[in-house]
Amino acid sequence: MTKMSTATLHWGACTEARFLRDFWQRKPLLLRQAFPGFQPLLSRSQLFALAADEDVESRLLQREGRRWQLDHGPFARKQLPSVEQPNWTLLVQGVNLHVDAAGELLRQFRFIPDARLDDLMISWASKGGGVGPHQDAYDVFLLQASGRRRWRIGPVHDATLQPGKPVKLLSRFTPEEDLVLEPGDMLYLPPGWGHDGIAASGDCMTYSIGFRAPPQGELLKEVLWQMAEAQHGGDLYRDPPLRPQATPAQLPPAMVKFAREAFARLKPDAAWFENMLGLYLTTPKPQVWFEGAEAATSALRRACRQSGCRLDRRSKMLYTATSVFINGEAVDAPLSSSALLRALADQQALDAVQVQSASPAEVALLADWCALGWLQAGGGALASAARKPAQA
Ligand SMILES: [Mn+2]
Repeated sequence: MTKMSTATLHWGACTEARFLRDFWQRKPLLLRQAFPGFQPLLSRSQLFALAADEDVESRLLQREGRRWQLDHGPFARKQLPSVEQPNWTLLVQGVNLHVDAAGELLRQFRFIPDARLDDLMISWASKGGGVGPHQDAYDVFLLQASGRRRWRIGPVHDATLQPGKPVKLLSRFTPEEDLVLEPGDMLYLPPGWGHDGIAASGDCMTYSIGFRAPPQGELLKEVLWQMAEAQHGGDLYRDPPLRPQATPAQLPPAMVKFAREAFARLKPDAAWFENMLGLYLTTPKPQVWFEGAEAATSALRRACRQSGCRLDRRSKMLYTATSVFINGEAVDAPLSSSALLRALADQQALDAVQVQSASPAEVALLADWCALGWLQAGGGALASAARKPAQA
Protein backbone atom coordinates (compact mmCIF):
# COMPACT_ATOMS: atom_id res chain seq x y z
CA MET A 1 0.00 0.00 0.00
CA THR A 2 1.29 3.44 -0.81
CA LYS A 3 -1.74 5.37 0.40
CA MET A 4 -0.69 8.88 1.42
CA SER A 5 -2.21 10.74 4.28
CA THR A 6 -4.12 13.76 3.11
CA ALA A 7 -4.86 14.81 6.68
CA THR A 8 -4.72 18.56 7.21
CA LEU A 9 -4.35 20.29 10.52
CA HIS A 10 -7.47 22.34 11.32
CA TRP A 11 -6.88 25.13 13.78
CA GLY A 12 -10.54 25.92 14.39
CA ALA A 13 -10.73 29.25 16.22
CA CYS A 14 -6.94 29.27 16.58
CA THR A 15 -4.29 30.00 13.92
CA GLU A 16 -0.63 29.01 13.61
CA ALA A 17 0.42 32.57 14.44
CA ARG A 18 -1.83 32.75 17.49
CA PHE A 19 -0.74 29.32 18.65
CA LEU A 20 2.94 30.32 18.44
CA ARG A 21 2.29 33.58 20.24
CA ASP A 22 0.06 32.37 23.07
CA PHE A 23 0.67 28.64 23.58
CA TRP A 24 3.95 27.37 22.11
CA GLN A 25 6.37 26.66 25.00
CA ARG A 26 3.91 28.34 27.36
CA LYS A 27 0.76 26.37 28.02
CA PRO A 28 -1.27 23.40 26.81
CA LEU A 29 -3.84 23.65 24.05
CA LEU A 30 -6.52 21.12 23.22
CA LEU A 31 -7.65 21.18 19.60
CA ARG A 32 -10.84 19.18 19.17
CA GLN A 33 -10.94 17.60 15.71
CA ALA A 34 -7.57 19.02 14.70
CA PHE A 35 -7.62 16.27 12.08
CA PRO A 36 -11.30 15.64 11.28
CA GLY A 37 -11.92 12.05 10.23
CA PHE A 38 -8.29 11.16 10.92
CA GLN A 39 -7.32 7.71 9.66
CA PRO A 40 -4.39 5.94 11.36
CA LEU A 41 -1.33 5.78 9.09
CA LEU A 42 -0.70 2.21 10.19
CA SER A 43 -3.01 -0.54 11.29
CA ARG A 44 -2.35 -2.25 14.60
CA SER A 45 -0.76 -5.22 12.85
CA GLN A 46 1.46 -2.95 10.73
CA LEU A 47 2.60 -1.18 13.90
CA PHE A 48 3.31 -4.48 15.63
CA ALA A 49 5.25 -5.58 12.55
CA LEU A 50 7.40 -2.44 12.83
CA ALA A 51 8.10 -3.27 16.48
CA ALA A 52 9.41 -6.66 15.32
CA ASP A 53 12.03 -4.98 13.13
CA GLU A 54 15.50 -4.72 14.67
CA ASP A 55 16.09 -1.34 13.01
CA VAL A 56 13.09 0.12 14.83
CA GLU A 57 13.28 1.45 18.38
CA SER A 58 10.42 0.06 20.44
CA ARG A 59 9.50 -0.43 24.09
CA LEU A 60 6.86 -2.45 25.88
CA LEU A 61 5.51 -1.21 29.19
CA GLN A 62 3.24 -3.35 31.32
CA ARG A 63 1.61 -2.43 34.60
CA GLU A 64 0.26 -4.69 37.27
CA GLY A 65 -1.03 -2.60 40.16
CA ARG A 66 1.97 -0.53 41.24
CA ARG A 67 4.44 -2.81 39.50
CA TRP A 68 5.81 -1.68 36.12
CA GLN A 69 7.81 -3.73 33.68
CA LEU A 70 9.77 -2.23 30.81
CA ASP A 71 11.23 -4.25 27.94
CA HIS A 72 13.06 -3.09 24.84
CA GLY A 73 12.32 -4.34 21.32
CA PRO A 74 12.42 -5.79 18.79
CA PHE A 75 9.37 -7.86 19.73
CA ALA A 76 8.15 -10.85 17.80
CA ARG A 77 4.33 -10.79 17.73
CA LYS A 78 4.16 -13.64 20.23
CA GLN A 79 6.31 -11.66 22.70
CA LEU A 80 3.57 -9.05 22.98
CA PRO A 81 0.67 -9.68 25.34
CA SER A 82 -2.75 -10.38 23.89
CA VAL A 83 -4.61 -7.25 22.79
CA GLU A 84 -7.40 -8.23 25.18
CA GLN A 85 -5.08 -8.12 28.18
CA PRO A 86 -5.41 -4.71 29.89
CA ASN A 87 -2.75 -2.27 31.08
CA TRP A 88 0.02 -2.56 28.56
CA THR A 89 1.40 -0.24 25.96
CA LEU A 90 3.79 -0.55 23.04
CA LEU A 91 5.82 2.53 22.09
CA VAL A 92 7.32 2.70 18.61
CA GLN A 93 9.84 5.50 18.11
CA GLY A 94 10.91 7.21 14.86
CA VAL A 95 8.01 5.95 12.75
CA ASN A 96 8.76 8.76 10.26
CA LEU A 97 12.06 7.02 9.45
CA HIS A 98 10.21 3.96 8.23
CA VAL A 99 6.88 5.12 6.82
CA ASP A 100 6.56 7.81 4.13
CA ALA A 101 3.02 8.72 5.20
CA ALA A 102 4.39 9.76 8.61
CA GLY A 103 6.56 12.34 6.86
CA GLU A 104 3.42 13.69 5.22
CA LEU A 105 1.85 14.12 8.66
CA LEU A 106 4.97 15.80 10.07
CA ARG A 107 4.91 18.31 7.21
CA GLN A 108 1.77 19.76 8.81
CA PHE A 109 4.02 20.94 11.63
CA ARG A 110 6.65 22.72 9.56
CA PHE A 111 5.49 26.10 10.82
CA ILE A 112 8.01 25.18 13.55
CA PRO A 113 11.74 25.01 12.61
CA ASP A 114 12.87 21.56 11.39
CA ALA A 115 15.83 21.80 13.77
CA ARG A 116 13.42 21.28 16.66
CA LEU A 117 11.62 18.26 15.24
CA ASP A 118 12.61 14.94 16.72
CA ASP A 119 10.25 12.24 15.56
CA LEU A 120 6.84 10.66 15.38
CA MET A 121 6.27 8.10 18.10
CA ILE A 122 3.23 5.87 17.96
CA SER A 123 1.92 4.27 21.10
CA TRP A 124 -0.59 1.48 21.05
CA ALA A 125 -2.32 0.69 24.34
CA SER A 126 -4.79 -1.88 25.57
CA LYS A 127 -7.47 -0.58 27.93
CA GLY A 128 -5.83 0.97 30.99
CA GLY A 129 -2.42 1.12 29.29
CA GLY A 130 -0.17 4.15 29.64
CA VAL A 131 3.29 5.24 30.72
CA GLY A 132 2.30 6.86 34.02
CA PRO A 133 2.60 10.47 35.23
CA HIS A 134 5.76 12.09 33.87
CA GLN A 135 7.29 15.12 32.18
CA ASP A 136 9.51 15.38 29.09
CA ALA A 137 12.13 17.74 27.64
CA TYR A 138 9.91 18.01 24.57
CA ASP A 139 7.22 20.16 23.11
CA VAL A 140 4.74 17.54 22.04
CA PHE A 141 1.55 17.27 20.02
CA LEU A 142 -0.47 14.27 21.17
CA LEU A 143 -2.75 13.27 18.34
CA GLN A 144 -5.38 10.66 19.09
CA ALA A 145 -5.38 8.29 16.11
CA SER A 146 -7.83 5.63 17.29
CA GLY A 147 -9.71 4.74 20.45
CA ARG A 148 -9.95 7.11 23.37
CA ARG A 149 -7.31 8.29 25.81
CA ARG A 150 -7.83 10.14 29.06
CA TRP A 151 -5.16 12.75 29.76
CA ARG A 152 -4.60 14.28 33.15
CA ILE A 153 -2.28 17.24 32.84
CA GLY A 154 -0.86 20.00 35.01
CA PRO A 155 2.29 21.96 35.85
CA VAL A 156 4.93 20.06 37.80
CA HIS A 157 5.59 21.62 41.23
CA ASP A 158 7.56 18.71 42.60
CA ALA A 159 9.79 16.73 40.24
CA THR A 160 10.51 13.95 42.76
CA LEU A 161 10.45 10.56 41.05
CA GLN A 162 8.97 7.33 42.30
CA PRO A 163 11.88 5.20 43.50
CA GLY A 164 12.73 1.87 41.92
CA LYS A 165 10.62 2.21 38.77
CA PRO A 166 11.95 1.27 35.32
CA VAL A 167 10.54 4.51 33.88
CA LYS A 168 10.58 8.04 35.29
CA LEU A 169 7.30 8.50 37.16
CA LEU A 170 6.42 11.60 39.18
CA SER A 171 5.69 10.61 42.75
CA ARG A 172 3.54 13.64 43.54
CA PHE A 173 1.58 14.79 40.52
CA THR A 174 -1.58 16.83 40.96
CA PRO A 175 -3.29 17.23 37.60
CA GLU A 176 -5.29 20.38 36.99
CA GLU A 177 -7.17 19.22 33.92
CA ASP A 178 -8.80 15.98 32.95
CA LEU A 179 -9.44 15.49 29.22
CA VAL A 180 -10.66 12.63 27.09
CA LEU A 181 -9.37 12.67 23.51
CA GLU A 182 -11.31 11.11 20.65
CA PRO A 183 -9.83 10.20 17.27
CA GLY A 184 -8.74 13.38 15.47
CA ASP A 185 -8.35 15.41 18.69
CA MET A 186 -4.92 16.76 19.50
CA LEU A 187 -3.36 18.06 22.69
CA TYR A 188 -0.26 20.28 22.72
CA LEU A 189 1.97 20.24 25.79
CA PRO A 190 5.02 22.44 26.42
CA PRO A 191 8.26 20.94 27.82
CA GLY A 192 8.13 20.04 31.49
CA TRP A 193 4.34 19.88 31.64
CA GLY A 194 3.15 16.93 33.69
CA HIS A 195 0.95 14.42 31.92
CA ASP A 196 -0.58 11.04 32.52
CA GLY A 197 -2.40 9.39 29.63
CA ILE A 198 -4.44 6.27 30.18
CA ALA A 199 -6.18 4.34 27.42
CA ALA A 200 -9.91 4.76 28.06
CA SER A 201 -10.69 2.14 25.43
CA GLY A 202 -8.93 -0.80 23.89
CA ASP A 203 -7.02 -0.36 20.62
CA CYS A 204 -5.94 3.10 21.73
CA MET A 205 -3.38 4.67 19.41
CA THR A 206 -1.75 8.00 20.15
CA TYR A 207 0.73 9.77 17.89
CA SER A 208 3.35 11.89 19.66
CA ILE A 209 4.87 14.52 17.40
CA GLY A 210 7.89 15.49 19.47
CA PHE A 211 10.06 18.61 19.32
CA ARG A 212 13.11 18.14 21.45
CA ALA A 213 14.12 21.06 23.66
CA PRO A 214 17.81 20.20 24.08
CA PRO A 215 19.22 21.01 27.52
CA GLN A 216 22.25 23.35 27.49
CA GLY A 217 24.41 20.61 28.98
CA GLU A 218 23.69 18.35 26.00
CA LEU A 219 24.78 20.98 23.49
CA LEU A 220 27.82 21.83 25.61
CA LYS A 221 28.85 18.18 25.66
CA GLU A 222 28.69 18.17 21.87
CA VAL A 223 30.59 21.47 21.57
CA LEU A 224 33.38 20.32 23.87
CA TRP A 225 33.63 16.91 22.26
CA GLN A 226 33.93 18.40 18.77
CA MET A 227 36.51 20.94 19.97
CA ALA A 228 38.56 18.19 21.54
CA GLU A 229 38.39 16.16 18.31
CA ALA A 230 39.58 19.20 16.32
CA GLN A 231 42.81 19.24 18.40
CA HIS A 232 43.88 15.91 16.86
CA GLY A 233 45.50 15.01 20.13
CA GLY A 234 47.29 18.36 20.61
CA ASP A 235 50.61 19.04 22.30
CA LEU A 236 52.01 16.43 24.64
CA TYR A 237 52.39 17.30 28.30
CA ARG A 238 55.98 17.96 29.37
CA ASP A 239 57.21 17.79 32.92
CA PRO A 240 58.87 20.90 34.35
CA PRO A 241 62.43 20.28 35.63
CA LEU A 242 61.87 17.42 38.10
CA ARG A 243 63.61 16.52 41.35
CA PRO A 244 63.27 13.11 43.00
CA GLN A 245 59.77 13.00 44.48
CA ALA A 246 59.36 12.76 48.24
CA THR A 247 55.56 12.92 47.78
CA PRO A 248 54.96 10.94 44.56
CA ALA A 249 51.18 10.81 45.07
CA GLN A 250 50.84 14.56 44.84
CA LEU A 251 49.17 15.81 41.62
CA PRO A 252 51.68 18.11 39.86
CA PRO A 253 50.31 21.69 39.65
CA ALA A 254 52.01 21.94 36.24
CA MET A 255 49.65 19.28 34.93
CA VAL A 256 46.60 21.21 36.14
CA LYS A 257 48.00 24.34 34.51
CA PHE A 258 48.56 22.42 31.25
CA ALA A 259 44.90 21.36 31.11
CA ARG A 260 43.69 24.87 31.98
CA GLU A 261 45.80 26.40 29.24
CA ALA A 262 44.48 23.93 26.67
CA PHE A 263 40.96 25.00 27.59
CA ALA A 264 41.79 28.73 27.63
CA ARG A 265 43.23 28.52 24.10
CA LEU A 266 39.84 27.49 22.69
CA LYS A 267 38.22 30.49 21.06
CA PRO A 268 35.22 29.28 19.08
CA ASP A 269 33.48 32.00 17.08
CA ALA A 270 29.84 32.22 16.01
CA ALA A 271 30.57 30.41 12.72
CA TRP A 272 32.09 27.55 14.64
CA PHE A 273 28.95 27.08 16.75
CA GLU A 274 26.78 27.34 13.65
CA ASN A 275 28.80 24.62 11.98
CA MET A 276 28.78 22.43 15.07
CA LEU A 277 25.00 22.66 15.49
CA GLY A 278 24.35 22.12 11.78
CA LEU A 279 26.38 18.92 11.79
CA TYR A 280 24.98 17.73 15.12
CA LEU A 281 21.31 18.35 14.34
CA THR A 282 21.44 16.69 10.92
CA THR A 283 23.37 13.61 12.05
CA PRO A 284 21.15 10.57 11.48
CA LYS A 285 20.25 8.50 14.52
CA PRO A 286 22.44 5.42 14.98
CA GLN A 287 19.82 2.98 13.71
CA VAL A 288 19.30 4.90 10.45
CA TRP A 289 20.73 3.53 7.23
CA PHE A 290 20.11 4.58 3.65
CA GLU A 291 19.40 2.46 0.61
CA GLY A 292 21.65 3.73 -2.16
CA ALA A 293 20.34 3.87 -5.72
CA GLU A 294 21.64 1.20 -8.07
CA ALA A 295 21.49 3.37 -11.19
CA ALA A 296 24.56 5.03 -12.74
CA THR A 297 25.10 8.70 -11.85
CA SER A 298 24.42 9.73 -15.45
CA ALA A 299 21.00 8.05 -15.19
CA LEU A 300 20.38 9.72 -11.84
CA ARG A 301 21.26 13.14 -13.27
CA ARG A 302 18.85 12.51 -16.12
CA ALA A 303 16.10 11.34 -13.78
CA CYS A 304 16.47 14.46 -11.63
CA ARG A 305 16.24 16.70 -14.71
CA GLN A 306 13.26 14.80 -16.06
CA SER A 307 11.12 14.53 -12.95
CA GLY A 308 12.83 16.31 -10.05
CA CYS A 309 13.85 14.75 -6.78
CA ARG A 310 12.82 14.65 -3.16
CA LEU A 311 14.56 14.16 0.17
CA ASP A 312 14.44 10.63 1.44
CA ARG A 313 12.23 10.38 4.53
CA ARG A 314 15.33 9.65 6.65
CA SER A 315 17.34 12.66 5.45
CA LYS A 316 17.85 15.69 7.64
CA MET A 317 18.75 18.95 5.99
CA LEU A 318 19.32 22.40 7.51
CA TYR A 319 21.06 25.56 6.37
CA THR A 320 22.40 28.88 7.58
CA ALA A 321 23.38 32.03 5.67
CA THR A 322 26.76 30.49 4.85
CA SER A 323 26.38 26.71 5.08
CA VAL A 324 24.19 23.82 4.02
CA PHE A 325 24.08 20.65 6.12
CA ILE A 326 22.72 17.26 5.21
CA ASN A 327 22.92 14.05 7.23
CA GLY A 328 25.84 15.18 9.37
CA GLU A 329 27.91 16.68 6.55
CA ALA A 330 28.48 20.25 5.38
CA VAL A 331 28.29 21.02 1.67
CA ASP A 332 31.68 22.16 0.31
CA ALA A 333 32.18 25.64 -1.11
CA PRO A 334 31.20 26.96 -3.64
CA LEU A 335 27.90 25.03 -3.42
CA SER A 336 27.50 26.09 0.24
CA SER A 337 25.99 29.31 -1.13
CA SER A 338 23.54 27.53 -3.47
CA ALA A 339 19.98 28.90 -3.39
CA LEU A 340 18.77 25.70 -5.03
CA LEU A 341 20.00 23.57 -2.14
CA ARG A 342 18.24 25.88 0.30
CA ALA A 343 15.05 25.48 -1.72
CA LEU A 344 15.51 21.71 -1.54
CA ALA A 345 15.88 21.92 2.25
CA ASP A 346 12.76 24.07 2.67
CA GLN A 347 10.54 22.23 0.16
CA GLN A 348 12.04 18.78 0.82
CA ALA A 349 11.86 18.37 -2.95
CA LEU A 350 12.77 20.00 -6.26
CA ASP A 351 10.64 19.81 -9.36
CA ALA A 352 12.00 19.15 -12.83
CA VAL A 353 11.96 22.85 -13.75
CA GLN A 354 14.08 23.72 -10.72
CA VAL A 355 16.61 20.99 -11.51
CA GLN A 356 16.75 22.07 -15.16
CA SER A 357 17.79 25.57 -14.05
CA ALA A 358 20.54 24.15 -11.81
CA SER A 359 24.26 24.39 -12.55
CA PRO A 360 26.11 21.22 -13.64
CA ALA A 361 27.83 21.14 -10.22
CA GLU A 362 24.49 21.29 -8.46
CA VAL A 363 23.01 18.52 -10.59
CA ALA A 364 26.13 16.42 -9.98
CA LEU A 365 25.71 16.87 -6.23
CA LEU A 366 22.01 15.93 -6.41
CA ALA A 367 22.98 12.78 -8.33
CA ASP A 368 25.62 11.95 -5.70
CA TRP A 369 23.00 12.28 -2.97
CA CYS A 370 20.64 10.06 -4.97
CA ALA A 371 23.39 7.44 -5.21
CA LEU A 372 23.78 7.57 -1.41
CA GLY A 373 20.02 7.23 -0.96
CA TRP A 374 19.74 10.67 0.67
CA LEU A 375 17.56 11.85 -2.22
CA GLN A 376 15.09 9.99 -4.38
CA ALA A 377 15.32 10.88 -8.04
CA GLY A 378 12.24 11.05 -10.19
CA GLY A 379 9.78 11.13 -7.32
CA GLY A 380 11.00 7.76 -6.13
CA ALA A 381 10.65 5.97 -9.46
CA LEU A 382 14.33 5.10 -9.47
CA ALA A 383 14.51 4.49 -5.75
CA SER A 384 15.73 1.11 -4.74
CA ALA A 385 12.73 -1.13 -4.32
CA ALA A 386 14.47 -2.95 -1.49
CA ARG A 387 12.90 -3.83 1.82
CA LYS A 388 10.32 -1.30 2.97
CA PRO A 389 9.04 -2.55 6.32
CA ALA A 390 5.34 -2.15 7.02
CA GLN A 391 4.94 0.54 4.41
CA ALA A 392 1.59 2.17 5.01
MN1 LIG B 1 5.33 12.15 27.49
